[in-house]
Amino acid sequence: MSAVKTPLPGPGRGFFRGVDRVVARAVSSARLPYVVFANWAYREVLLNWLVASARVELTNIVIVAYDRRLARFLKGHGFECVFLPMKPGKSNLWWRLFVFQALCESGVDFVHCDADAILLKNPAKALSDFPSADLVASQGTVQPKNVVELTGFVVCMGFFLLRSNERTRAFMRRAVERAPHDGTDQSAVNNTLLEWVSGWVGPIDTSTRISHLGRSFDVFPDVLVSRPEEKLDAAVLPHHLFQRYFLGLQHDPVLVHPLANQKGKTKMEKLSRLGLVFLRQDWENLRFTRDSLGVLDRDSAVPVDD
Ligand SMILES: [Mn+2]
Repeated sequence: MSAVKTPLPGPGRGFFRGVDRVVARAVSSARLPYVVFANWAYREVLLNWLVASARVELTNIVIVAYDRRLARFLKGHGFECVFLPMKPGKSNLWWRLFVFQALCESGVDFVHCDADAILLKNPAKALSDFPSADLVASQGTVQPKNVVELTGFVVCMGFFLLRSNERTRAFMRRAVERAPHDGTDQSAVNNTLLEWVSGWVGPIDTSTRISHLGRSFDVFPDVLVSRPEEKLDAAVLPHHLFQRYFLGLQHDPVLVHPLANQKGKTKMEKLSRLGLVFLRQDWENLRFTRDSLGVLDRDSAVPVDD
C-alpha cells in the first residue's frame, strides 16, 4: 500500500555531497555518534536540545544543519556542524534516510535523535541493555496507519539506534527503495519492519491502548524484541521511558518527544508547557560558545555586565 501516488523526487548532488560530509564527521567521531538535524527556523529548538543534552553529559553529537544560516550561526558559536542543504517543509524530510543509509553503508553505528526529542537522562544505560541489536527504536503513535492497524504499534524515527551490519544495510536499502512511495521515512521504515519482522516477544499483556486522532495504538511499558528467527534483531524501547505520547514525568523518562506541529515556535510552546525547556528565555542576549553552553541553561546564574 503506497501513501503517495507519484513517487516523491529524491535529492540532488548537493545533498549527497552533504551526506558524504556527515559520514566523514561521524566516522571520525570517537564513540557512538548522536546525529541531530535542524534548520534556522528550528534554532531555538536545537539550542534547547543541546542544553538538555549537556545536562545529561551527552558529548558525541553530530549536528546537521539544513541551511547555511544555521551552519554559520553554529560555527560562529564554536560548534562543529555539517551543512546538508535541504529546503524547509515536510515533503523532503524522508531524505534523512539517505543519511542513515550512508552511515550504515560506511560501517558507522549511530543514534538519531530529533531536536524536539528531549533527553532527560543519558540514554547510554538504557541502550546498553541491547549490546548486539541491529535496531533499537522508541515507540511511535499512529503513523503509518496501515502498520498501526495491523500490529497495534509503530516505531518512531525520532529516536533510534542503528548498528551497521549486513542485515541493517539490506534493511536500509529496502527502506530507501520504499520511501519515495511511502512518503515519509517513518512510513518506509515501519513498512520495511513489517516485511522483515513478523513477530515480537514481550509482555504484550502489560500494554495499554490509547486513542489518538481517531485511531488507537498500544503503549508498551516494557521492552519488545523481535523473535530470534526474524531477519532483523530489533528492540523496541518502553514507551514510559521513551515517550512519544506524553505519559508524564512521574515515569522518570529518559526521553520525551511530545507531539506538536513542526513550527519552531509551536514546538517551544509545547515543550515549555511540559517543563521541557531548559534554554533561558533571554538566550539571544547572551554570549555563548559550545564550551560555555551552560550559560544558556535556565538554572545558570544571571550574567552581570562588567
Ligand atoms: Mn520530532
